[in-house]
Amino acid sequence: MKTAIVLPTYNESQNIEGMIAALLDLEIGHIHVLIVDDNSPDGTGEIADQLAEQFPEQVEVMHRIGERGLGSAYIAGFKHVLETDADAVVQMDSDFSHSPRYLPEMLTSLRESDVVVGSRYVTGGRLDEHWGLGRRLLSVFANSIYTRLILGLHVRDVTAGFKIWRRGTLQGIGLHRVRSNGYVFQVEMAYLSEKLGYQVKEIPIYFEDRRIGRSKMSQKIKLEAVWRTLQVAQRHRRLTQADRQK
Ligand SMILES: Nc1nc2c(ncn2[C@@H]2O[C@H](COP(=O)(O)OP(=O)(O)OP(=O)(O)O)[C@@H](O)[C@H]2O)c(=O)[nH]1
Ligand SMILES: [Mg+2]
Repeated sequence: MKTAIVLPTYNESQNIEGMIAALLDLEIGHIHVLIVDDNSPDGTGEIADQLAEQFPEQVEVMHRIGERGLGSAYIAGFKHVLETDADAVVQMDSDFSHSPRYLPEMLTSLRESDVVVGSRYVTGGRLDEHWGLGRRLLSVFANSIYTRLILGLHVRDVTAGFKIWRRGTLQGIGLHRVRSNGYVFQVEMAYLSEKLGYQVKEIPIYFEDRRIGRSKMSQKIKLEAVWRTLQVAQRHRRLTQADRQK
């Protein structure tokens, strides 16, 4: 199986090298990593270029100038890797919150499902113990109560950003349908997957805080997610399996 890994970066100069090393160390057959950097002011893009030079077969960089956002970075990356012969497409953070060590197990699970989710909210899944009560409660509320209730989802970790897609699942979703750019991107993808009848499998993970660097998550982004989730529901609620992109 050929695996493409899409790695969005914004100011990850302290993490990107270690992340690439960890990914290339895995024994999961043929992998190709696409770093999608949004012109990070801290020079992540230049480090990424050096890595691509060092590992030309396995590492590639997409530089986006004048564009920002996790969602649009993933969409651009997904479109690019779908033009290659990749069978499986990984999405994950580049700050070690999503540990590469779970990838072999997740890839094995992809044989029996259409998308595999590295999940904090199934038995065995865990949040970093440094998270305070407030942050925990907010995350549990957003995932297990608010979003699941509004969207009627079965998946436990609705905002998970660690996933492996089968090539056919991404094609069937039809990436032109996805509008969210921020963190709601994860919610919209989860909703589209279930509405279109794809089989979702959750694998428990331990979600560790980013090792180094600064968070891009602000209070404003969190608040925005509340009404953006309602928009996602409105936009896609009528979709069924018959609406998979041919
Ligand atoms: N290309 C691109 N990547 C982004 C952007 N925003 C965030 N990222 C990357 O997306 C991943 C998740 O973002 P984080 O800032 O770690 O968000 P978080 O995990 O919710 O927050 P912390 O880990 O607490 O910082 C990281 O790998 C970021 O570098 C963006 O606008 N463009
Ligand atoms: Mg992070």
